[in-house]
Amino acid sequence: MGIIKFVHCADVHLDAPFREHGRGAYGDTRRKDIRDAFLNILKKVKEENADFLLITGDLYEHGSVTKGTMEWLHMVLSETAVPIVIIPGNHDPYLLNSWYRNWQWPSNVTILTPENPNLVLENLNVHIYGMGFSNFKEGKPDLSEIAKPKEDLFNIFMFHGTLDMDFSGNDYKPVTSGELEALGYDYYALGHFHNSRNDYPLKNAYNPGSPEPLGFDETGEHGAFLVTAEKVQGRASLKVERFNTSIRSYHDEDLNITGLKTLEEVKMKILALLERFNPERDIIRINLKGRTELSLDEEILTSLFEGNFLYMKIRNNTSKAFDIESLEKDLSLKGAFVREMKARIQNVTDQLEQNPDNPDLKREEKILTLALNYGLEVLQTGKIEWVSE
Ligand SMILES: [Mn+2]
Repeated sequence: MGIIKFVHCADVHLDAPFREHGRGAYGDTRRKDIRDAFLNILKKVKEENADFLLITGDLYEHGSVTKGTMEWLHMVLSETAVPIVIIPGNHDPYLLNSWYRNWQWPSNVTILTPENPNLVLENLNVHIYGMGFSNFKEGKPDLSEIAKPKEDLFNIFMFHGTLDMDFSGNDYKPVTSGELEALGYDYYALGHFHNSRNDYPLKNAYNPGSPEPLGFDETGEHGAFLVTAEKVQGRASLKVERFNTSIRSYHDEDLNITGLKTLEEVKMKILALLERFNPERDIIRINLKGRTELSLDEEILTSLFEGNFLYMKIRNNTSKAFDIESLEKDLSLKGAFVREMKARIQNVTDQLEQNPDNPDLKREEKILTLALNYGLEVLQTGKIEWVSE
C-alpha cells in the first residue's frame, strides 16, 4: 500500500444543551461554536487532501439535536466528498429512533453498527472495524466478536469507550490497553474522553477529545488528529499530529484575597486577573478564596466585571476572617503566635506613621499580615490552600 492520510475526531456533541447559565443567547452562541469547530475539522480534511475522516462517537446529542442541524450536517458532510466513517457514541447511540437509522445520510458516509461493523476502502487498502454504543450505557464489551485484522491492509479499530480506567461497574465500555493490543490492529481510533490523550500504554491508541471544549473541566486547546500512515511488509508506521479547532477556551481561576482590606483592593485584583484574558475567546470562572471580613456579593461583582465577556462569573468561596482579638487571649500556641505577629506588625505600623510612603515598610506590613493569616490557617486546619499570585 501507499501512504494514507486521514483525520480522526470524536465527541463533537452538536446541539449540546449547555446547562450553565450564560447571558442571553449564550447557548445558541456556543452551539454555533461547536459547528464552527467541526467546520475547522472538515477544512483540515480538504487542505491536507486527506483520504478519509473518522468520527469516533458522540457526533451529536440524541436528546437535543434539531432537524435543522441534521440538514446542515448533511450538507457539510456531503461537500467534504471523501469517505466519512462514523460510530455512534453514548450520547448518540444506535437506538431504534436514532438519526443513524432514520435519516438519509450522504452517500460518502458510512455508519458502523453491530449489523455492519466492517468497512474496507478498497482503493486505499484500509480496513476499519467499529464498535460504538447502541444504548446510553453499556458495560464491558465482548471483544471476541471483533473481526481479525486483514492481512496486507491497514487496520483501524474505532472504539467509543473507557481505556485503562476504573473497571468496577463502569457503564462506558471499559477495556484495557492489553485487551486492545491483543486484537492486533494498526491504529486505535478512540473516543469518549473530552481531553486529548496519546499517552496510553497502548502506543498506537489515540483519543482526540472534543473539538470544542464543553465545560470548565475541559480547559486548554481542543482539536483533532491528522494521521499519516504507511504499511511496509506488514509493519505499520504512524505520524500523528494534533491540530487545534476550538473557538473558545475555558478558565477556572482561583483568586486568594486573604489580607486585602477593602473592596477596592479586591476589585483591583480581579481586574488585574481579567486583563490576561480575551473576552472574545475566554470563558471564565473566578473563585474567590482565602479569609476576609469583607462582604462580597457574587452577583454584583460579576455584573461589575462581565463587560464584553461571553461568560464571566465570580464565585465567593472565601471563609470568615480570624477573630484576632479573641485569639490573642488564647493560651495555646495559637495565642502566642498571634501576640508575636501582632507585635511585629505594630512595629512596622509605627514606623509607617513616620514614613507613610515608604514602599519597603508597606510591603513588610503586607507580608506580615499574610504571615499572620497563613500561620493561623496552618495552626487551625493543618494545611494552607496555597494560591500563587
Ligand atoms: Mn462525549
